[in-house]
Amino acid sequence: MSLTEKPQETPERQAFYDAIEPESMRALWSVMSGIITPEPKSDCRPFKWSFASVRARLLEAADLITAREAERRVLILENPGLKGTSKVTTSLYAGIQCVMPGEVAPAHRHTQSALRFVLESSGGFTAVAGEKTEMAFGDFVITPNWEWHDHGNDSDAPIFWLDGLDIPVVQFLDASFAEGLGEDQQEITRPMGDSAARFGANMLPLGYEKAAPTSPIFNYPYARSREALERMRRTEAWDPAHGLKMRYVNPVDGGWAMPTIGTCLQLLPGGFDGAPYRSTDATVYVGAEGNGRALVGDQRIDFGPRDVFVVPSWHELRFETAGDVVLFSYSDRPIQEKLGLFRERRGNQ
Ligand code: 1HN
Repeated sequence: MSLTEKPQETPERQAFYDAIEPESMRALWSVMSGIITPEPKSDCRPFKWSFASVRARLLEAADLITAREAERRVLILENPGLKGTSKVTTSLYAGIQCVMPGEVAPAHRHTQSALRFVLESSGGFTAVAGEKTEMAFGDFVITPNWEWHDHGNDSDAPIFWLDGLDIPVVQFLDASFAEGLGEDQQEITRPMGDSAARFGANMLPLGYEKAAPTSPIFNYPYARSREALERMRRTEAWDPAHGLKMRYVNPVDGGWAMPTIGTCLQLLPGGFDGAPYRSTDATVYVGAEGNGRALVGDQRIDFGPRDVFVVPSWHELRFETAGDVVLFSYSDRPIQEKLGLFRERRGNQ
């Protein structure tokens, strides 16, 4: 008998299990090896969605429903191992959203936190907590929980972005609240660029005290993040597994930008033949630039710009590239770190 081995079933034991079941009891020893596993064991599978396919389906959807009627015109990226759950990993949600020219996605708020990574835009915007920001390609934009948010597109082309939310976490905790404002757009109370000026210039207003767990910067523009990686490559030694990988931070405390979701941008140089790496945080990757290959367990995922792919918990991951590749990624790492659960391993043990 051990933690990971099930005791033999006998007719007497089975009769006992059947007898206690109507009394809402279950024998721990009959299920223990299934719930306390020696290593992470997940139904989440490695998978890739090509942007071209999702984009084409979203344009079909645009003929069927307006953003206003849909509330959000989104196609959920549902992990094929987690069918019917609206999950991309066990703890996270992913979807691709489309706003057509002239459309608005009406103002609402909910206790789920959201991130956006902009995939295609010639002039869309989002408003969060009274401030508007433009959404340009590669921007990482945050909607903190319980803040009003609405989106719009005043350009003449559709806009597409990836939504990442902590929906399964909030669902697990039974802490979901949501409400609509009853108007398309919330009142704008601060000028564009206000939060970037206050919190995004490596300074903080004197006496500023942390008021919320989410970064007060809600748009991390791609141009700045990309430039940082480009300058670093001149002097930085490449990490054998990650290339150059930077995490987005909350300038108030240096922690992750969001309390439940960790976000990163990484550069893999051309000709990269990465070392194996695994971690307990199942991760959603989004191509920003270049074509590459992710070897995930025994699966090979060839990806290009705007494609989305998933690496489940504790699956070995290796990257290979021909030319330069830039990847955005997100995971539940901040939660796991806070709970002392995060583990990672390098090499192919
Ligand atoms: C939501 O509010 C947005 O605001 C996107 O764009 C996706 C998925 C589930 C629940 C709320 C958005 C969402 C969502």
